[in-house]
Order: sequence, then C-alpha cells, then structure tokens
Amino acid sequence: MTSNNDTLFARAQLTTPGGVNSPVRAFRSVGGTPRFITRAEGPYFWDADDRRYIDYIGSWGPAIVGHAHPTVIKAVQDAAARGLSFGAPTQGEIEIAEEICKLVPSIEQVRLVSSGTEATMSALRLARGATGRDKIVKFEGCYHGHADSLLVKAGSGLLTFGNPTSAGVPEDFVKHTLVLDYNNTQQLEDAFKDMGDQIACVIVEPVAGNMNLVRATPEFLQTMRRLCTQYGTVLIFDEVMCGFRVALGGAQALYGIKPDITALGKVIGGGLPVAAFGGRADLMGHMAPLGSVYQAGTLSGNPVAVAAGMSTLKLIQEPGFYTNLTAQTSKLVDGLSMAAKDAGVTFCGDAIGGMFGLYFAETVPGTYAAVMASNKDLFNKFFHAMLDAGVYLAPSAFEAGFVSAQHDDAVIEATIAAARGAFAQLA
Ligand code: HOZ
Repeated sequence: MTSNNDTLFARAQLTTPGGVNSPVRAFRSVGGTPRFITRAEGPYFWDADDRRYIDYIGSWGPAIVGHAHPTVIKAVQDAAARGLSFGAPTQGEIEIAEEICKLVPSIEQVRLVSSGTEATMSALRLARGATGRDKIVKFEGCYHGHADSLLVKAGSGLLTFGNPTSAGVPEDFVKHTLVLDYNNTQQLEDAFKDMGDQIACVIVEPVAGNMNLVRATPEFLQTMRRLCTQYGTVLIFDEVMCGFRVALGGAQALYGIKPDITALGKVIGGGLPVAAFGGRADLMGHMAPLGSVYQAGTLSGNPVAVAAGMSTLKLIQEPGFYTNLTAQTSKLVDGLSMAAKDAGVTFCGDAIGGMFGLYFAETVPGTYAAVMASNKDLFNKFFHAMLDAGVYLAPSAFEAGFVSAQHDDAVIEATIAAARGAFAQLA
C-alpha cells in the first residue's frame, strides 16, 4: 500500500525544491522518504499515515516542554485573539527582553529577531561596526545559519582563509572569514598573535550542535575569552541551539564564561519564530536607532511568537525542570550505550542538559575530524531501524538530539527497547 508520506513527498517536490523548506528534512543523508507530520503532543508526533513516533528532534530544540504544551497553546491563542502583528512595539517584547537579561546575565540589552540566522548575521555586523574591523573567526563544524560570510568551508590548517561552502556566495564575501579547528587552543593563540588586532569577532557554538554534539573544552573557551579581551575582539557565543538547552543560563553558565554578545533562538520562541542577539550595553548601543549599525524586521518581536516564547521561558524555570531534563537525557544515553554494548556494536553517547549526541565511534569526539570519522553507514541503518520501531531521531549522523520534559521513564524505556532491536540488526 502506498504511504501517504510517499504521496505527499512526490507532490511536494513539484512545487518546492527537494520537497522541503529546510534541507536536512529531506532525508538525503539517511535515504528514504521524510515523514510529513500532522500533529504532535508531549514527546510524540504523528505522520501522514497516522503513525506515532517518539520525537527526539523537538523542532531542533524549541519543544523543550513537550509539544503542544497547554500553557503555551493558551498563551498563543490569547495573543492571536488580540491581533497577529502590529509593526509597532508591545509590552510583551519588554517582558521577554527583561526575562532574557535576567536568565543570561552577560546580556544587558537584547534585540529580538525572527531566526537564528538573523541573530548571528546581525551580531557579526554589530561586531564589525563596533570595532571597525573586517576579519572574523569561526570554527570548523560550527554552523551559524546561512548568512554569506558564515557559509565557509573549513580551511585545512592554520590561517587558511575559507572558500564558500555554498554556491552563490562570492569569494569576496568570505575573504575575511578565517576558519580554525574547534578545540585547537594553540591554533587560536597563533591566529591572534598573527592578526589579533584585525579580528572583529570570534563566533563559536560553545556546545556545538550542528556536527552532532561536541563539547568545547573549558581551556579552549577560556583562551578564547582571554584573547578576545586582550585584542579588543568581540566574543560571540552562538547559543541558538544550546541556549536554555544545556542549562537554564546556557552553555556560558555551565562554563562560567561571559561572552560579549550571545545569539539565541529556538527555545526563546517556544516553537514560533523568535531569536535574539544581545550582550554588553555599550556594544548594543551601536545598534540603530541609537547607533550606526542597521538591522530591522517587520516580524521582529511578533506578539504571538513572543507569547509562545515567554510562556516557555516561564515553564523552564519551574523547580526541578533541569534536574529532571538532565536525568532523563542521561538515562536515554546510558540505556542506548548499554544496549549497543550488549549487541557488540561500537557506539558511545554524550548528554548535556536536554541535548545529546550519538556516535558510532569508540570515543566521544572533540573535533570536526573525529565526528567525520564516525561510522555514518551504521548510523543510517540504526536511524531506519529506529524509525521503523517508532522512534524519530535526527535524519543525519551529524545532528544533535533533543529530549523534552515530557520524555518520562516509560518513553525512555520504550526508546531503549526499540534500540535493542535496532542494534541487533547492526551486529
Ligand atoms: N538547521 C537544522 C539542523 N541543524 C535543521 C532545521 C530544520 O530542518 O528545521
């Protein structure tokens, strides 16, 4: 019998490139037909064939309180009933800004935008405008959205200027982007020694969530902080993925490091399009209308989206929220690791707060190269075996996973049981 997912995928491809509005969703990495989602609730979503899956994407982070949480839905419905968009300021924007500044103390002032790409792109422009410098540093394997100067292929070795990863990005646009190795402290020191006074900013995912899950070492981030201070370079933490995911105060709270600017997204919108960049007030003072760095958006601070974000930010502050989320994520990763071991499959995992990484490798990777060396074919087989068993993991070996507060013991145990069957098929 033809699946409704197949029918929808064929139809989608007639009017949308690749049938999807964001490439990873197309299942190109793992093969097969993407599931078209019709509804979601708690830790589950259902596809067009009405098949239920335990969801470990959680909309790539935002669904931290579980899908369709009644409090969030009510806040959205109430806001929508008052009007969808005004293009004029609202009290809700002040409240969510105050909440973000309270929860992330390095953020003294914040500007709301609609996507993580906008947040990082604007943060870069701010850093360049404030310092009067052009060069930026990013790290191999860190994804910061699809702004031109950040779509740069990793250079091999020290001080290699990048080539554009995407067609349509002129060489000239990325000639100021220096790509260094993640977690390579010496290389960072050398780059600053060579050209520190020309570098406008360093942008980093302090917990990388776009090359599977990779933790920065404390030494790497501490050195970065020290060098940026020494050379007057703006340190930007891209916490679009890890913010409010690895801890209430984000990765910067875990590491005890204050960036100058932070990019946020995902959780602060609770499933609707809200992102933000913010940091030191003196830097944010360069933004228009106060300063000369321009950035704007009709849907920035949209009242319905802000209502979803604000209600989510309140829910994650309930007592025990992160203790429970961290415990459930660890339980998942430990259970999967045990199941793999019992099946004789080379596998390991890592968990931080409500984020996790699964690696078909001997040890948890600390670099992009190590991630790339993991066994992608085994991941792909595992992914499909899990999907067949009703568990939806990210459809790529190079993405992080997400647990919600609704992934209770029964859900985690059902996942581990499914994994036992999946690993047995790999052995
Ligand atoms: N950028 C996301 C993966 N790191 C995918 C976003 C989506 O497909 O929604």
